[in-house]
Amino acid sequence: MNEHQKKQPDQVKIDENSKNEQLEKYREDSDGQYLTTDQGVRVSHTDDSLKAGDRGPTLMEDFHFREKMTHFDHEPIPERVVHARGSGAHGYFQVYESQADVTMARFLQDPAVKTPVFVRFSQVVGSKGSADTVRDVRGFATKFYTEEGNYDLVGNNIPIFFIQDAIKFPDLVHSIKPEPHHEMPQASAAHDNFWDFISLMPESAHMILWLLSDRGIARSYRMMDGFGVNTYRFINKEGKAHFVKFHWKSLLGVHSLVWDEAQKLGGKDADFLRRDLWEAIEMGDYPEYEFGVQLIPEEDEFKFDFDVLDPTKIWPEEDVPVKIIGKMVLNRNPDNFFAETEQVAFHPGNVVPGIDFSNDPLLQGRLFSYLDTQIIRLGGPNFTEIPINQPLAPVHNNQREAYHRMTINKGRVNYFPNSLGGGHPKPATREEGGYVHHMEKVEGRKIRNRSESFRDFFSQATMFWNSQSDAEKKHLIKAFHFELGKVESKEVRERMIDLLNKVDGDLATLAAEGIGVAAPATKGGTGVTKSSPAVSMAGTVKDTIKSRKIAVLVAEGYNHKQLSQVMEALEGKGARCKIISKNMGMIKSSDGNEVVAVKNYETSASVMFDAIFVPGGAKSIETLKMQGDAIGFINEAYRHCKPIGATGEGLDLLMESDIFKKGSLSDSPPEELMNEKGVVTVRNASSLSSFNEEFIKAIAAHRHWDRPEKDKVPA
Ligand code: HDE
Repeated sequence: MNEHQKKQPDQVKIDENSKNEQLEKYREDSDGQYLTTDQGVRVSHTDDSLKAGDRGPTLMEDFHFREKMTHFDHEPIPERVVHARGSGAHGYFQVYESQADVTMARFLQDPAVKTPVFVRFSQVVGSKGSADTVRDVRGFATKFYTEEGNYDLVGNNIPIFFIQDAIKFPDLVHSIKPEPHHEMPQASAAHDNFWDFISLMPESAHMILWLLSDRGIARSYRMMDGFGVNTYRFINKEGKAHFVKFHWKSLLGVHSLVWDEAQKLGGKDADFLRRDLWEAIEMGDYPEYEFGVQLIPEEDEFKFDFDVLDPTKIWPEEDVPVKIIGKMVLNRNPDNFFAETEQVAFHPGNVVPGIDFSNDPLLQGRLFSYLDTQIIRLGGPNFTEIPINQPLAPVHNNQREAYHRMTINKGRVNYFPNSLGGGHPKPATREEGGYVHHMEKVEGRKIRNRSESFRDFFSQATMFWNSQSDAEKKHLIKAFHFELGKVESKEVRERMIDLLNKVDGDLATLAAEGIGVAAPATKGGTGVTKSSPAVSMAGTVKDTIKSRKIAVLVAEGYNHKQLSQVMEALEGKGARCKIISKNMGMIKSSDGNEVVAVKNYETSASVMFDAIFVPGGAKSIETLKMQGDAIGFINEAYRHCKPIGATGEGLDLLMESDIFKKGSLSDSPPEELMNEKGVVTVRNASSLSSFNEEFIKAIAAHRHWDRPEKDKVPA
């Protein structure tokens, strides 16, 4: 046995903390330290450059100045061409039970193993500094640091895509990004170029319905589902393949903003989604998502009325059930945004044995694009050595050199085959964990063509429309009024109505109404009557108020007993209450107790909260009644269909707002407990347990879309 053969391949055992431990080697903490140059030389003075005389020119030999300024000059790196604005978090994934029957992927075998993950959520269109709450698809990309190497599931919060073939991606992205002559609008699809393109791309019909639905304005990254979109393959030990689609299902349900709210948040808190994720993790409200798979055995490939390779189609969950196989928990914020969230590099081509690709032509193109883009974005092929991108599995190969090489490869051999290195690093057999591509038989003539089986562009779009609740349909129509209303070219607007008429005649007629275009002369449609309840967000509401944000409006003289009893009940169920008042600071109650207002009207607004509570206290309410901002909170929350609770004299503030007058709830709230469309009140507040129960129910429902006359209430 020669020297080379004595060495055994590295073995890794991974647990929840493995990635954290790996990153620890790279962390820097300046606490208690001296300021130094990049060379480690201590700096004695950093407020003035080195000059020839007090008023003289700066000297070249000022190495501290030159180094500091040069580093600063080179700080920006290219932002991602799409998904530039995003936010990341660390966590772990755990499978519920072994999936050995369908895949040999090792991280899907043992429920005892917690595989570390890093997730980056993103908006697609806007640049890095744009607002979070714009209407857009949201990215949901997960890097699993598995024992067998990194596996990336690079998904979105919408299960399908605009186009069927990757070659159209540059056109799609050019059309949706700001127009090239004047660079407007930022982070929005509402402009001529985009709708011009879409009106000429009928395959996008299904996707634009999803985008203009409430899924396009997520309430929180924590409250949205994720989808792998493309079709992949699971391969088991025997080499048997299943087509697979991946799902993340939020344990908080899927919730959205309303459009007016989304737009206001763009100004009030452009970081709304980023902050929500960060704060939730800091407070221990860890986002959780269950992992699901839809599986179709290879032999059933042609048994469906859609092509399993077509990324503009869902596999309706009612036909191909989602099997829930594990859970991901996000429990740690990054230490440094740039080092981790900005430099993380995902790639759908990063797979492990047991996961393989399909011939989905969108996926095939993605397999090229991601590695390519990282090379310009991160400055060369060694980006895999950046700590956040490093696998936990050991790396041994003959890839060497290039900019910023960190690894110091030992030995003289950098080629294969070799004898001088004992033939190492050596390829592994399938049994030894070597990745073996699925031996799919492929045959065909070279041809630029779209398969006939991809040409049904409208049936599933109709199914989506059929599946929406009344409220969701109304929001969709309004979204078309906004998006197409911003289009200057009447011809484009007309072409869009023609396209929508192919999906559904009513949809086209209602959309035309708001945008100065004649309704279609003949109502069209596909005649599809099928619906898929799973695609409606209405069915995802969970019975929980965990981590919902409640604004509590108070002034001097508020009723402390009511405030504390209600807050205790809400926080007991996991909600987060914040006291809001005209001015920040200590507020005294009628009985001498105190609370701290953490926000004033300038730094808060109803759009930042999920629900509003107004405790009684005669003096407090008299003051609030005089404050337009307090009334504004109530009106706006009503208009945005949010739960509103009031106890004791708190009811009088509601009376002062427009919700009973113009909102036409019952003329005035009764003395006893009332819960009308999410407005929960009780004047006699001697016992609040039934009030709390009803208010919690109302908050769990999230929004009360069926409020009468809500549009008459100003907001
Ligand atoms: Fe991407 N996409 N994409 N995409 N994508 C990128 O890679 C691309 C598509 C997705 O947080 C880029 O590193 C092509 C579908 C996410 O870092 C780029 C096509 C889905 C992210 C790229 C698609 C996605 C990206 C830009 C059509 C859902 C952000 C920066 C064939 C399944 C990942 C980067 C992160 C990012 C190419 C379509 C998801 C240019 C060519 C479909 C979540 O490589």
